[in-house]
Amino acid sequence: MSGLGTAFGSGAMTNSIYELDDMGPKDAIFAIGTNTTECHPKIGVKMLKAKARGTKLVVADPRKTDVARHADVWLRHKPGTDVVLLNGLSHVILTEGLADEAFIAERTENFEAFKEVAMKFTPEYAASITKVPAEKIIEAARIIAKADNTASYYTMGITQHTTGVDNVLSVANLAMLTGNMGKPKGGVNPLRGQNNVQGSCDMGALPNVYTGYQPVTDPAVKMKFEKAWNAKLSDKVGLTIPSTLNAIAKDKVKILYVFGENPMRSDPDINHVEHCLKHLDCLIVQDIFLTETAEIADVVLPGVSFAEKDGTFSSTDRTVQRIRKAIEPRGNSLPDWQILSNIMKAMGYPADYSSPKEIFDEMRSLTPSYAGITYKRLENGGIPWPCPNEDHPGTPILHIGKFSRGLGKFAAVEYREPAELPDEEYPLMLTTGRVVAHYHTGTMTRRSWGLNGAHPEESLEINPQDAEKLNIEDGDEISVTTRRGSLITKAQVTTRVPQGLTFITFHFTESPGNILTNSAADPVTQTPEFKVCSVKVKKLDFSDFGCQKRKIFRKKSKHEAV
Ligand SMILES: Nc1nc2c(c(=O)[nH]1)N[C@H]1C(S)=C(S)[C@@H](COP(=O)(O)OP(=O)(O)OC[C@H]3O[C@@H](n4cnc5c(=O)[nH]c(N)nc54)[C@H](O)[C@@H]3O)O[C@H]1N2
Ligand SMILES: Nc1nc2c(c(=O)[nH]1)N[C@H]1C(S)=C(S)[C@@H](COP(=O)(O)OP(=O)(O)OC[C@H]3O[C@@H](n4cnc5c(=O)[nH]c(N)nc54)[C@H](O)[C@@H]3O)O[C@H]1N2
Ligand SMILES: [Mo]
Repeated sequence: MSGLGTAFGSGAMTNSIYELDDMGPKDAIFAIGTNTTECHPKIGVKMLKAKARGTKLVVADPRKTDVARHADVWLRHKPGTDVVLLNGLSHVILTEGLADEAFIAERTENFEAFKEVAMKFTPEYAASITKVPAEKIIEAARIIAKADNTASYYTMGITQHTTGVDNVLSVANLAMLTGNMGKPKGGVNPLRGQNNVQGSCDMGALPNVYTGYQPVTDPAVKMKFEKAWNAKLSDKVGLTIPSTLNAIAKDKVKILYVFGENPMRSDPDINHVEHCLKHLDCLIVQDIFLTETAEIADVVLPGVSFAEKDGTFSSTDRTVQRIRKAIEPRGNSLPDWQILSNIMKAMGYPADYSSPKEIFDEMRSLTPSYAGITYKRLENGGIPWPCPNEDHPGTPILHIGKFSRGLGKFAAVEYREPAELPDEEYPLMLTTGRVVAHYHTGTMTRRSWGLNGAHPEESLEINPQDAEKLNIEDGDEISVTTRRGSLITKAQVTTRVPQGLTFITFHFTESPGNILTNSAADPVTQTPEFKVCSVKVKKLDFSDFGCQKRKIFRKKSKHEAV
């Protein structure tokens, strides 16, 4: 449910976006695994403005992103080595006496276990695995620890790994070690992906919770919802996306209702996805366009876009905001809530809602963290949850004075390698992600003349040294192959990626990046390892096809590093 938002494994920001506007020369930003200017341009611009005011910027990313180019210290680590890098930073802070001892003593637990592991990761050892020079690790650690406030930001570069949870825990360790939790201009801030992924998760679009993260396994919660809905409810945790696909293959799931998501392009190893979806008895897709997934569906239900409906969206910093219908729905499309209500009614449940406001009021009566948020209050601007009652102003910063769980728990995190690493047959590493002009599977942005014109086709980023070895020039047509599949695209020869690493998006249906990716996933969140697998790249030899090589012209992308 990503148009409405799947969480590919991230929580909410502990702090608010707007604190970036107050950051000055004594503060620092630590951005790890986030291509912020391309993927969260508004926040990216705020980061760069803070940097221009003298705020120190530390960036950890294998690729030379815009934020990396502007960083005071850029840690160009090998993909999949974040735990080592973060433990290495912690090691420096511990040995140089830069830890916030008062914070650790008063607010945290399990510090000794964490310390014991972190102490193994000397900067030299960390350098040997991450390939970041030890001096840079030391310099970055000093900036992060010595600033008055350091705010950490991370996104998919951290979570889309078989070690995603370990990575996130390691970012949290660093924030606690330096006393940067529960205060302005600090915190651990995962920047969420879609316009309303936060709202979808808040509304319980997850396998294990009702609205406001109330567990389905809690008998009191179950009773509350059974009473409100006058229905019997299950206390079993549902399936994640990968386990749903496996259950289809085993005939345990027969009908799938896909809602605002295009798994035929966005899930890893789409040959496998296609096999599973075609195995279903019935596939229902509710989308605003006829996607690749809708094309193989038995039933397609036409929803409407954000501009054609009323409701609320919750932003990455938990701020609930009103959205208002700007244009009328076209044809026989309907707002998603009406389609869902009609289906419930057809199945015999009296879902007689008259408006999104009525649904919101029911929801807040059952959800403590949203209880104080009303449509009337939202007329005056957004409100960040938790907001327990109508006199409460909302909560821009979490964990002030006390963590939600009481004490903040340090985690002792050892390093584990990614599931698939380069070898003789597949000698290069592949990482995947986004470019500014396109959104995910391109269903929306590739229909926009301006955006598609700005970036009309795929290309694989490959380092000049690797390209030379493979006799590949910029713009050459190439094949890219992994153990899962193969596609044809063009080469973009660029130092934006280091030697040994290649990068592709998943925006283009003609060369779908997820043919290549590995479905190995984090054991806890089931987030797939989109950020690391191994590939082989080959220049296409047109003589194979008995034809002459076409001259292919490619406009240089303005985001290309020179
Ligand atoms: N233009 C645009 N904006 C978007 C989206 C879009 O499709 N297009 N999608 C939205 C959504 S849903 C999301 S989730 C966000 C995603 O936003 P981001 O996470 O910022 O985007 P990605 O390109 O997936 O990856 C971020 C960075 O991770 C780096 N990376 C790769 N491997 C590693 C690693 O092992 N460690 C570290 N530390 N970094 C690594 C990549 O080089 C890349 O720069 O963007 C949102 N915004
Ligand atoms: N290789 C690789 N794959 C990835 C990632 C990666 O970094 N690398 N990132 C992953 C991440 S973080 C994400 S979030 C997913 C995104 O994966 P998806 O969510 O599958 O990708 P989208 O293209 O955003 O698909 C959303 C669909 O919702 C539809 N839609 C938009 N608005 C509405 C609406 O209001 N109602 C309805 N019913 N439909 C609507 C759109 O037309 C679109 O078809 O991709 C994941 N896949
Ligand atoms: Mo996402």
